[in-house]
Amino acid sequence: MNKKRNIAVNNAEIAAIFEKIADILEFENANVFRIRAYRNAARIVNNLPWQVSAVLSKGESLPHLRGIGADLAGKIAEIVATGHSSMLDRLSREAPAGLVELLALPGLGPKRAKTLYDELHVTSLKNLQEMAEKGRIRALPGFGARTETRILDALKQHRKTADRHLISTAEREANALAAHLRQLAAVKDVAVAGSLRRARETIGDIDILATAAKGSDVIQHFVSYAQTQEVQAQGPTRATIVLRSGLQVDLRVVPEESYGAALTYFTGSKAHNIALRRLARERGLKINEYGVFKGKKRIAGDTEKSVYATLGLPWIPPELREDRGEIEAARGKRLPQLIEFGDLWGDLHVHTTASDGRNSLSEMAAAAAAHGLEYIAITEHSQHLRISRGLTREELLAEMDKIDRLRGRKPGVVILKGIEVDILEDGALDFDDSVLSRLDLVIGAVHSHFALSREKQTERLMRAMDHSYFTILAHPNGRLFPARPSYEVDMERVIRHAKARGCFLELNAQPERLDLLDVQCMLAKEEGVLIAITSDGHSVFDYDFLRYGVAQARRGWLEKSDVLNTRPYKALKPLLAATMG
Ligand code: DGT
Ligand code: CA
Ligand code: CA
Repeated sequence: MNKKRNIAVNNAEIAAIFEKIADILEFENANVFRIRAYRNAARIVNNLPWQVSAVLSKGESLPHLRGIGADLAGKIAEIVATGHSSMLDRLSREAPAGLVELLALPGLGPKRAKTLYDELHVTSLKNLQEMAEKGRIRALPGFGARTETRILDALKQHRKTADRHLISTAEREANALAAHLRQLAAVKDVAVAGSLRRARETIGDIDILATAAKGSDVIQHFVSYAQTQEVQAQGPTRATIVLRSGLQVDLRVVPEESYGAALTYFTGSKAHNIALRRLARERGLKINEYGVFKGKKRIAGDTEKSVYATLGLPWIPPELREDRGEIEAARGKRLPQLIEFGDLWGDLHVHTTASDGRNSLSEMAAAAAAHGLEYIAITEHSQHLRISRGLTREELLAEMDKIDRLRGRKPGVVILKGIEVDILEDGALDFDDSVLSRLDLVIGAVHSHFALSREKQTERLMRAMDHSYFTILAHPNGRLFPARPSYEVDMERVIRHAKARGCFLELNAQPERLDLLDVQCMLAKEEGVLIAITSDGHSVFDYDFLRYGVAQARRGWLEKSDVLNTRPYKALKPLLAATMG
């Protein structure tokens, strides 16, 4: 996939910056019209059916948009060009320290943040925690005991996720920074290592490796990157910075002959490295970030392949490097032939403007064809899910007619009729069989009652799968990073039940979800349950998410044959039909 797209700022991110500006302005009691202008702009940009950055990067100017004047258009151009807004950077600097953090806490808007600041001098999450624990917050006007409890819950969730970041954010920041490093002539190779290279679902910090004869110039160029907020450490061959986005980046500079050894070391995981070192010791070798050594003699290290070869191993794909059996498998020549992005033939979970998507049916179809997909399944939300504009029975039937009409116009992609039907609290589905039976596939999803006991949640999912029409269980853990952790559920039982019922599990590729988890993919593979990697696309750009799903599937050791939608439509059709009645 093209690099530019990865780095490009998308509409949602532009909108998020405008929302943050509005939040700080509101906290500061700025003019209400000014605040409203930013909130409006956020909404307008977020709802556009095309990406602002795509237009601007072609050198074209934005078409006239009502509500976005010259000043806002200029700010948009700046965000697209730099990934940042100097106005937001300035507002954040000038605001009371800790305010930005407070505003980002779910459930704490600018009004409440202001009351907390004015009444209790709360300026940090730590203050907030103390005041909530002392019961001081419930007494504030407009707060109350329930809000206080909710704040404590939000703080607890925040502590769990605060030091981790979405893979999509980390990837964009890492690519931009790598491009910055490559500008320096002295730099030979630049590689992203660490958890980002292993494609973990969330990223703690970015690890970047560069090769150069001499480290100090590279380090200087690195710390003077425009997005550097703080330099935490700086030495002759290594440095650590914190970016304005809050992401920390470690850079190591090594000589070219150590590139492979350093890349192996900094890719990790730590557990994988420890296992490699043990293997080396058994062979009388020493391995570190500079190379593989026999006594004082360096015998390998310029490429990763050379490092693994001295240990009698083939090169191991980064996604497998978690010490989950990959070394034994490599030794026994049993490494899986991991699925690749190009193996996907279609996408089985796609929304349109009929529910909460941002592009029309024909736009989603055209974009799928442009991405080289052979088929997509249109799967809107069902009536129960009002906030996502869930479809009533009549609306679903109308959409099916619309699909029939589009099919007649030969849209260049096979369009399947599906639904993302809500799984109700008791495991019943939100539509009855008379509707479901008319579809090509049924995706069931939980969007409510996340707090059920493990036993009840597990039963609920299994009951849902028992329906005569049930094809795929969507985002099986319900995790939504960073706002919501996975609910309690016995995934082993769910997977075994899927096997018994002959249905499939989704690996939802949205960066916030990446659900099924990697180890659960391994379990599903063992049980012989096929996984559907889906974009859960809500806009034409979301097909790009599929590659995060593929990376997660690779972490779960999945091969092409383990994934449902690696089959061409002809082979897929009978598999779907078998789940429908
Ligand atoms: P993260 O940042 O929490 O998402 O996860 P990683 O895996 O990127 O961890 P990080 O950034 O602390 O370290 C990057 C790599 O450096 C790690 O995957 C393996 C290597 N490494 C770090 N510390 C150690 C260590 O104490 N021993 C060994 N053998 N390797 C280490
Ligand atoms: Ca890291
Ligand atoms: Ca690190």
